[in-house]
Amino acid sequence: MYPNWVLQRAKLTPSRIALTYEGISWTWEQMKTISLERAKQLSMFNIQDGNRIAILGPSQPRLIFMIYGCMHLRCEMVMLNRKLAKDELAYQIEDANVSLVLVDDEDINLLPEGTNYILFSTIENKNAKGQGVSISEEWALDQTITIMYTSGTTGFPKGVRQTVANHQANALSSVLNIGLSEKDTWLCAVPLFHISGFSILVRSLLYGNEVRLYRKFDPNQAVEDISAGNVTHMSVVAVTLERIIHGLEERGLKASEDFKVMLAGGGPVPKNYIERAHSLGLAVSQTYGMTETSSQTATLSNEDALRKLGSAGKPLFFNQIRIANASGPSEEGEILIKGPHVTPGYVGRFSNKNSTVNGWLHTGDIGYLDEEGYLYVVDRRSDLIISGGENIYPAEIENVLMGHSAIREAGVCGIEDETWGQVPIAFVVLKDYATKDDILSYCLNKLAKYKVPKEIYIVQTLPRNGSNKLMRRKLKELIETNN
Ligand code: S0N
Ligand code: AMP
Ligand code: MG
Ligand code: MG
Ligand code: MG
Repeated sequence: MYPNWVLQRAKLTPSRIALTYEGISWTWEQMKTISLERAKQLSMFNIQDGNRIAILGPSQPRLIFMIYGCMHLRCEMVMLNRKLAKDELAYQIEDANVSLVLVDDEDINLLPEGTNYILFSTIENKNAKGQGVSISEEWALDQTITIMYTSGTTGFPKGVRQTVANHQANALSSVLNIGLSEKDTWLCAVPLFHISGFSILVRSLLYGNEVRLYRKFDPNQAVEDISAGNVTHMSVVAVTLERIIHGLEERGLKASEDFKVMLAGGGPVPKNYIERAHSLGLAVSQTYGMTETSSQTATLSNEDALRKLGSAGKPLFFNQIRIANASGPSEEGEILIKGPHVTPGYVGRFSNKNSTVNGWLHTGDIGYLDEEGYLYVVDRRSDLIISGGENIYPAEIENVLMGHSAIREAGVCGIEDETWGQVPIAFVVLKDYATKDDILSYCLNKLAKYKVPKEIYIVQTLPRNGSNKLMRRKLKELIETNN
């Protein structure tokens, strides 16, 4: 058993700053007091030890207080992505079989009709004086803390369990690699519903360092914080990294001496971003991580950034990486991962699916290890499109398109995009009359905006192989014939 992270942290460093948001700070003692109050209030709504609930809200302190309140009750928290469409949220709420959604008042309109929910304000305003509640002071390693949905090749997202063991192992590996000083402040401008953001909270609980939270990524504010020395670390995806580099360049600023490192993940980072960052004194560590591994598996240290340009680095201390069927260095194959940070499995319809084979997670990503053991990711898992750090599987969009009454067949692929890295485009064969606009507005109702195809091509046939399987990689060739 391990100590409740919030209680333990408040016991160890009660007066250190835990969180800063829009100029206001909270110490660990305050985090503890407020989150215990939330736990009591939640229990008054019949939320009990070990219940599975879902949480939806923008990144602000009240969301973190609610999350820590739920952790005191050992709830399994399904972290809902605010960018998703109602149908997509409804799928997750149903698949995870949550009893209740805790929703920030601001996000009430995002919820699908008929959802069983409680507003944050209702919980916060509940008078919990005199309310007794038993808070678990110890947590088991196999206890699920969070469940995050990640898209799947079938088009049905999988709810990934992230346990106490997974989060702890990841945070520990991370600090063994990156190091720690009590002055460290991690800028969190990635969503808390993704592991990129949530892992910043976990690190902060385990290390006792401050988190500076943004409600939303804001390049101007980030440039100021980085150049003024207000923060030492930040997690970014390629798009946000580029916006920061651009901001520094435009304003003739450099990163402060106190700034230590940008952790850049969620997808490939163009090499020229890393080179530009270096000339601004902005250290960037490229990382390879995913929901199934509670964030980083491999990270390239800044000193290797230019020598090993394009690599995602070496595995962190507790992790192992192997390339399936490779007989030597530089041979490409599926990337396999082993370690205490790998998820034990899924919930809902995938709960019977094993997450590993003989202890190895099969990522579906293609890569190689060079002679020195550095990982290079060369291709993503089957047809995965990554737009601004958000994953999109073509099958998800194809399934939606196929639901349109005028569409007979649909195929989706990604194309390079200067802003987002990649964006999805769609090819459809019609059986009835429909315009592109009809199809687009249909998609807007059913899909997160970033998944809505940037272009719809109406074609006569789709490229298929001998066994009638859609050849997504050949779809792009249809663009030429349709222009
Ligand atoms: C890039 C972000 C910040 C863009 O959002 P922004 O600028 O706030 O846009 P909005 O104002 O919301 O909308 C404006 C218009 O842009 C469209 N739009 C928004 N986002 C996207 C997108 N991703 N793709 C395409 N279009 C987008 C809106 O629809 C809107 O359109 P219009 O104007 O037409 O209405 C935002 O997307 C963002 O925060 N992205 C990052 C998400 C993220 O964190 N991904 C990582 C997920 N992966 C992991 O968590 C595992 C890896 C990992 O753990 C990790 C990752 C990174 C760093 C470190 C780690 C680690 O290992 O610790
Ligand atoms: P998610 O679980 O949604 O964060 O997606 C993780 C996926 O993002 C991985 O399986 C990879 O396909 C991709 N990815 C993450 N980091 C990198 C990287 N450094 N280079 C290339 N692809 C990456
Ligand atoms: Mg994923
Ligand atoms: Mg801001
Ligand atoms: Mg993703």
